[in-house]
Amino acid sequence: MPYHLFKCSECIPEREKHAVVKGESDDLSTCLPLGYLNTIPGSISERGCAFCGAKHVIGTPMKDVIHLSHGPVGCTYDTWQTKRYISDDGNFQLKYTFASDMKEKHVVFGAEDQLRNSIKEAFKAFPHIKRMTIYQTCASALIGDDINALAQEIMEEMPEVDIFVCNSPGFAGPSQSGGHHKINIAWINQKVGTIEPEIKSRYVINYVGDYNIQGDVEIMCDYFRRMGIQVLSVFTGNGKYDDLRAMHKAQLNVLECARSAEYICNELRVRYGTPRLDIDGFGHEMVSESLLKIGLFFGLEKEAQAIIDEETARWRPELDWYAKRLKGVKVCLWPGGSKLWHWAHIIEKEMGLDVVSIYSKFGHQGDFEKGIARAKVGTLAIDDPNELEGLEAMEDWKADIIFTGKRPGEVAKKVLVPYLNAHAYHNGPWKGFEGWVRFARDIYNAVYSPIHQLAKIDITKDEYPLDQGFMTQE
Ligand code: CFM
Repeated sequence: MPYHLFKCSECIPEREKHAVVKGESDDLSTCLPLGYLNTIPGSISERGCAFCGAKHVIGTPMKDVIHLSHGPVGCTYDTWQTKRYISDDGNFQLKYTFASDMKEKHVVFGAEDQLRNSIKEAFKAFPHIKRMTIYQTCASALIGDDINALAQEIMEEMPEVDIFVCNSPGFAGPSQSGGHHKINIAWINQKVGTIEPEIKSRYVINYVGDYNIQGDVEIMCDYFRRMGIQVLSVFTGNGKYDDLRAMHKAQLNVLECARSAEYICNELRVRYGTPRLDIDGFGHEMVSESLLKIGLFFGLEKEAQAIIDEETARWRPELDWYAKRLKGVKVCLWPGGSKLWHWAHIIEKEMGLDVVSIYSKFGHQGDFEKGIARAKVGTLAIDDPNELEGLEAMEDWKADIIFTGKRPGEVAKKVLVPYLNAHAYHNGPWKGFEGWVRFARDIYNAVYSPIHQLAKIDITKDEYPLDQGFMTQE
């Protein structure tokens, strides 16, 4: 068994089965860490909760909506300000955050009146917004407030508004992944099929599982539109509430992040017979394959090929410029979920990087299967890592750079390893032909920036290194 027990985790021996090093003859039957289980007590997890997965990952990228948390104000504030799912309507969803502000007395006497007032106050404050999502939190779930009934009551009183309720408290699963599931199912149960859309093309898709991080959705939808395809809805980046109520009318669900949004695609297939087509927007080869797959489905291969040719001619030379300079740079690829397999092989192939470790905070075993299948011998794969394990791995696997989130990223900086924000990006978007070059540029800047070179110098020991050529990298 290629399991790997970190020295720092010897006191938590259960952790052993959550990390593996891929060996010479290992295949997926011998080389798979456990995944999507409850965090082991004693291991300080970096995971988010099921409320966060439902609200902050999937719900709040919807743009024309008041997103209201029914709970203490801290639940809604935490993580909200670090998200970068921009929209083209003035970023209403990023500018404002709403909570019913539950206090101790509400826990004792109930918070439904408080919620009713909050809903009315929010609609009054923003009269041009007629849509709302309400998110249950641990506190309101435990006291059993009936949010659904209250939403119904308000919709009867105010017929011009529509409200969606997401019952996914923080404890509704081992990680944010539980919340992805809950909100997928809640949306199809409550809202899909309640509006009939205008169909403007012979080719109609829903683009599912892209949250428009720094504009990813814009890049991808531009390709689809150039092929002559109508994008009926985007689940949920830059998405409109009412467009998403019409998801049942698309001919095809084009699925980007399978980890967070396969559930709604599977339900749409069962209930409406809409097929699901998985694509990958990261990397020139993967985007090309994806556009061709969609083209094949609709008989639009020529249109897809024209975009691929044009975009490749425009962006490939720039990508190759960076690839030459990134050759052999050792990477720990440590995102939250599906990016571990979206990126693992293609950053090696197209940018020359050397992936030495992959991890996932909340991926399921299927995500590890895909990630490990694409990783080479010697790669360390970790499920639900803790901070000390991350530090040990960086030292033992000699990473030059880490692609991860803010919290582990700041830890990496302290041990002088540069990091890129794999979640919110540095200078994104990173999807599509253009985005992939932006990603390469961000990696290049992180690896070669004089500031990182300077940070590596121990001024208590080294001479001031003006003569070491640290500013002369091409
Ligand atoms: Fe999908 Fe995502 Fe991800 Fe995810 Fe996320 Fe994210 Fe991520 Mo942060 S939906 S699984 S829960 S691709 S927020 S846009 S970057 S951990 S790898």
